[in-house]
Amino acid sequence: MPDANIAAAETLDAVIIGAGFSGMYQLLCLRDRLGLKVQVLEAGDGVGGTWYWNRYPGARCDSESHSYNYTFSKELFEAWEWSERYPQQPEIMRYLNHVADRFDLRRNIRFGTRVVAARRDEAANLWEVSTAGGETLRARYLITAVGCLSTANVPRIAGLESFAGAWYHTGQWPHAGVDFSGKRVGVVGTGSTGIQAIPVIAETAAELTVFQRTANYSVPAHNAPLTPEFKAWVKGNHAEIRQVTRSTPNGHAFVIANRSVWDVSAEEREALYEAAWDKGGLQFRATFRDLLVDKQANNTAAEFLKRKIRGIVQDPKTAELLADIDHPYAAKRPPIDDNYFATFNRPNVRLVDVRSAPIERITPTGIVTAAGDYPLDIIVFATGFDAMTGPLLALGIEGRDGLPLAEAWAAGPRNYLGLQVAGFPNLFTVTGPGSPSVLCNMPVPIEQHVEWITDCIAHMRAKGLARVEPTEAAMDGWVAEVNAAAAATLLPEAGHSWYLGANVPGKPRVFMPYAGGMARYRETCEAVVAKGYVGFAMT
Ligand code: NA7
Repeated sequence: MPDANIAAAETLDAVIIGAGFSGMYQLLCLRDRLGLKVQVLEAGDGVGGTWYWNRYPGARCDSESHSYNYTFSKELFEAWEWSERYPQQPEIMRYLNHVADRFDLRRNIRFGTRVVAARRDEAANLWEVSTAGGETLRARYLITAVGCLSTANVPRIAGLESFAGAWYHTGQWPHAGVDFSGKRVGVVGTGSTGIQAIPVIAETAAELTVFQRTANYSVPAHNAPLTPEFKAWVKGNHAEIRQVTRSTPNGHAFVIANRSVWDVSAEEREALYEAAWDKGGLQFRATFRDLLVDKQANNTAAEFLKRKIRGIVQDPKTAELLADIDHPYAAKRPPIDDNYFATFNRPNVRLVDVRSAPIERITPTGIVTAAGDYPLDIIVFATGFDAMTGPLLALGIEGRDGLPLAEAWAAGPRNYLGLQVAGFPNLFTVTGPGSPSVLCNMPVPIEQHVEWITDCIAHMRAKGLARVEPTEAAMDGWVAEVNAAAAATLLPEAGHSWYLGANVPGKPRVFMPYAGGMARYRETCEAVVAKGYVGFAMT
């Protein structure tokens, strides 16, 4: 087996960038199943990827724990026991460290190593990968496993550098934690992250001011410790859980009800929503099959959820601001929460509307909006990420003839199956744009992508092929397919969502993930292979 410290001069079979869920499994597949010489480069000082960086208060996965894990190994699945319905960040880190230990992955991962460039040596058919430390590694295959939500989006607000207090982005949280006690804290952002962090910060901060630009739906998570009976059921049902997560559109362990909103009476619908609210979690969206395709159907869920907000939040003005939601339910990533709306009933919490009165600047003492001054000691930016393309473009990848990926994607991402880009031979992107990734319970697409890439590389080696890249025509076809899949849903109706890149100023507005469902995507990928890797040029 190769050592971790591979000499720079040595040519590798593959370099993998990132040691989160994707990179770890990709390493295992290429090293242990194909016997390749592989090096993983990871910017962080430990495994975990997105979870390594997102340590903000309340950080927790929205997928239910029994489905948020690898399923490739029954032994691994049965050896691990989650403690709660939704795993908290530290528990996910324990899981991923357990996986790293169990499969002896660390010896091929170089931590604290940030990739700053990756160029083609076309004559040698190799990728030259440069690190911030000045090293260059050469490899036949380059696989990005950098996650979709790993490039923090810190808004460019005038005066931020002058702020005399401390500020943090939730995706770059200090490992030592932040003490909010006695502090006046401002949270900017009410996406999934803000909605998780706000109730926890409110418990210790002296005052919490929430700056809301776009009001958001949220359904209670109803997190709780798992019972011994449920844990036993999980251990005994690896095959069934795997089968369900692989056959549902979003890779979750629940099935979308096969009924339309219009199949039931208004009373029955209310009762079904009430039951789904009581059950909690992302499965609220699975109450009816047409919530994401029929605007009128969606309205019934939206109205139910807005009524819930008005029922929970005592101050009528605050309730109205929170319920003034401008997009269909689940057209943006639907958050789930632990006491989010009730937090606004606390005397130390207030809501500030920065849609009608936007943030104008930050001063040494706080945030100034068009409506007034808000003195703060700490600002927390829960402002999301330059999603999907951001982490890839940050790698400085240049394809054939020195074409930067940023240039190839100037008008938005173009690739085939979310996995490969023409002009960038032997580059694979795990959970790239055009893959179902972020619309799913992530480990499910990750396992599928990684296994597909592994099989493709095995096929190449078996056939003595050296280069693989998609044809332009295949890319055009896939881009059209991604657009059509999105257009068949209500997802593009949330004009400000990060799915569209709309949260980052200047970013092309293109619906990035594939919305046709994980099961259909898997079938498409399998059909491509069955037809002799149709759409790929292999030479
Ligand atoms: P999101 O979902 O992108 O949410 C970011 C929030 O920050 C959202 O409410 C934004 O409002 C707000 N935001 C962003 N920039 C600004 C500025 N400049 N001023 C005021 N408010 C701003 O990120 P999350 O981290 O919550 O969630 C990301 C994903 O992680 C989530 O979807 C899950 O998949 C896990 P906006 O809506 O743009 O008006």
